[in-house]
Amino acid sequence: MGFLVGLIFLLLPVSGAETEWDPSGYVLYCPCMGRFGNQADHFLGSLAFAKMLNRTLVVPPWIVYNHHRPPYANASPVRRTFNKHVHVAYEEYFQLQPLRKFHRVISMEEFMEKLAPVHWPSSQRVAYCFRVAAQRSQDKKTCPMKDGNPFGPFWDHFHVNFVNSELFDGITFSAYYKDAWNGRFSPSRHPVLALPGAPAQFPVLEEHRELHKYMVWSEKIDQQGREHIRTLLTRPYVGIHLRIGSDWKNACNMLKDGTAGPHFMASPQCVGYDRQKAAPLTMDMCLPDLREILRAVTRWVKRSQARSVYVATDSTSYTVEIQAALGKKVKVVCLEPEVAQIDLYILSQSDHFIGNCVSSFTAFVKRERDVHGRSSSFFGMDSLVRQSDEL
Ligand SMILES: Nc1nc2c(ncn2[C@@H]2O[C@H](COP(=O)(O)OP(=O)(O)OP(=O)(O)O)[C@@H](O)[C@H]2O)c(=O)[nH]1
Ligand SMILES: *[C@@H]1O[C@H](CO)[C@@H](O)[C@H](O)[C@H]1NC(C)=O
Repeated sequence: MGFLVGLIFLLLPVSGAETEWDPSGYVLYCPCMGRFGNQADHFLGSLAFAKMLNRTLVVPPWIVYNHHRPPYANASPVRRTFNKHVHVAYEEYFQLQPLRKFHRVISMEEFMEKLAPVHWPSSQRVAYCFRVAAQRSQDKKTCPMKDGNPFGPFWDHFHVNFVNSELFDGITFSAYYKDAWNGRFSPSRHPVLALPGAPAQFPVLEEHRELHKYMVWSEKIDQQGREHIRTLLTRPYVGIHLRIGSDWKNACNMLKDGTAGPHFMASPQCVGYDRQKAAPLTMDMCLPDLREILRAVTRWVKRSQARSVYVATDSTSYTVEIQAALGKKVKVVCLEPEVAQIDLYILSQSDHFIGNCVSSFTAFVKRERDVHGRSSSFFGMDSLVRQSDEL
């Protein structure tokens, strides 16, 4: 009996991993907007979209832009152009299996290798896009799937070209248009909805934030992250995200102009999703200066009786200044890891986290912490606006 049960356990994953074509169809997209935080926001929305249409989500790789270590912001435009970016399989950073508790998924690598040759042959690769997007093309009827970066290299990476375009308008990716999507694109005639960008909004909708719980770190990141925490930090520790590089300064300058309202990039996470009730977005929340950084860190170190502080940064770390402000009893650490996900992991595991309200890099950490009931605050905002939908 024990043998039999063991055998079944051995066999189950194998038969479950067999790649069968889904007659309900697929959603396939390029995570072509923004860097990791943006792509993660878009991923959650896309997952919800695929579930809404009952199509399997083809999980794309992460597009990682190769300006390596901080200061990213100071990478010269020339280097940016010549530094090729990399496509990193979803499974490098996260596990695929937990996503399946929510909905059917397949990695793009597996889809292209096992299913596409038979079920999505070169002659049948149709692109789907908004009519306005196609307006830019010469015949005004072709989706700009491979125009420029990172679009071209993404599809080239999988040797995909498109033979035709299907244009749509008058619909969005929201649940309101579920029937419209299904009516317009039946899975039998349109098995693979290949899109130039994510079928999702940025920032992620409030109701999709909780899908973050299905994003579970890969064994590799989990191990490396845990090891760093063990060797570098003493609990309790406060994690802080400094998003203060020159590209960010430019973005936050829009606040000064008054061009931006309270909703600016990822800010709904701290000012609240309801535009009417949103708290004002201050400069300290977007671009905390050293004074505000020291104030917030000192306060939260005291409150959580922290014995160490972990600094993740896009540029300067201010470790010397923070160390001076906290005194010798608190250890201040900055790792500047090669892989940004290590920073995300260590921030996520901290006993308290202080993030940047406007940053989607912070937003990833905030969601991860909400899932596990860990406390977070933001620079320029110690107490959180009550979210209408607590996780
Ligand atoms: N390792 C590391 N990288 C960071 C940090 N802050 C920002 N970055 C890098 O800068 C990128 C910022 O882009 P996103 O992740 O999309 O987040 P965002 O802060 O909303 O920034 P924008 O996309 O520029 O609007 C990240 O993906 C990282 O590559 C940090 O604290 N540590
Ligand atoms: C959703 O798709 C699955 C897999 O193709 C199928 O078995 C199921 O019947 C579909 N559900 C609905 C409501 O269409």
